Amino acid sequence: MTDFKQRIFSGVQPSGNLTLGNYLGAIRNWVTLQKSYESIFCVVDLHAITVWQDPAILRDATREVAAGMIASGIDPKECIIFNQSQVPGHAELAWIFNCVARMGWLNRMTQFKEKAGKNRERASVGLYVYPDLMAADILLYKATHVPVGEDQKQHLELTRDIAQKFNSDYGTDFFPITEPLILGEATRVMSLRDGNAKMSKSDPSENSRINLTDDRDTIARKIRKAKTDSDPIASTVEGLEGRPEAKNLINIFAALSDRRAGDICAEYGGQGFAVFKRDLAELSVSILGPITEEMQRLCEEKTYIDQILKEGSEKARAISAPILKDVHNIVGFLQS
Ligand code: AQP
Repeated sequence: MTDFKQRIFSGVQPSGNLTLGNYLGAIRNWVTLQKSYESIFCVVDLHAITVWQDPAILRDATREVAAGMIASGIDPKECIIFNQSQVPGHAELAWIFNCVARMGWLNRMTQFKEKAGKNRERASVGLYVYPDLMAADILLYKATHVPVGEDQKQHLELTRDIAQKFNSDYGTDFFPITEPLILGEATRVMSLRDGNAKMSKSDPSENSRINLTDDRDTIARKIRKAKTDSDPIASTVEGLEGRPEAKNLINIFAALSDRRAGDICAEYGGQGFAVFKRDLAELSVSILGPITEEMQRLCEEKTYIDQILKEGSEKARAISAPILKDVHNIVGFLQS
């Protein structure tokens, strides 16, 4: 691995099919960043079981997420790709952070509130302390930067709070104060059925999202059926305010074509959505189609994927072991 000064860590849960949201909010940016940062990418299976996962499906979903990363352009020779449960240091550091983070901090986390819903008493304890595990994922490698979608911003702020409190409690500057990297024109991709809800793997409506496993016809059909309003497309970004579905489709178009949302508005402004949707479907298929096909091919090669995850885990353990040893020392654990 090249000797970079700065290190990124980021992850995706194997809690369902990868979506266009995961791709535009996270994975696509990782592909660009891997050239300039030492990069560690993780399939966060420990996070996934904070809500029920069928064991057989979880195993395949873990391979599928790894395949999705590679098919999107993450180079396993240059980056570390592994699944979280193969490196026990994540769970161990998370325990230490459970003792650093405050209840009041976790009580403010909006993702817990959204996922636990009205049934908070029946949510797993794991779902509640999920952000502590996320802080451990990042700080176990002393990552300096974390590229994520906008929905993870609050958890990253908590990671910074935990690092700061640990450093101040133990009178050290051991952990870095990690910077989020929230990049691109589609930092929060919304549901295709409801412009106010995040596009999510676990949304019960299949038509709400584009999966990286969807074939070309399915991608085109979902875009044609995407909810819009009856007004013509706005000619400026400001004109999209109060029109969440239109804004979402424009942002997706901009992100997929590496252009600015304002340019897309200028090109399609004043028209209805028919031509725009046709072009967006073509664009989506041209970018996602080859990724889907490569991902399917890789999913057939289970031994190859398992080997990448095994080698990645070994490299991840090698980086994290001395960091964890130092943490034990700082905290005052006796070491033999
Ligand atoms: N809709 C989105 N727009 C932009 N970025 C997104 N990400 C997820 N959804 C969007 C980013 O993808 C990375 C991995 O996310 P995750 O799988 O760890 O968990 P999540 O954010 O909870 O994603 P989902 O799809 O909503 O999963 P479920 O339904 O299982 O909870 C993160 O960087 C995230 O920001």
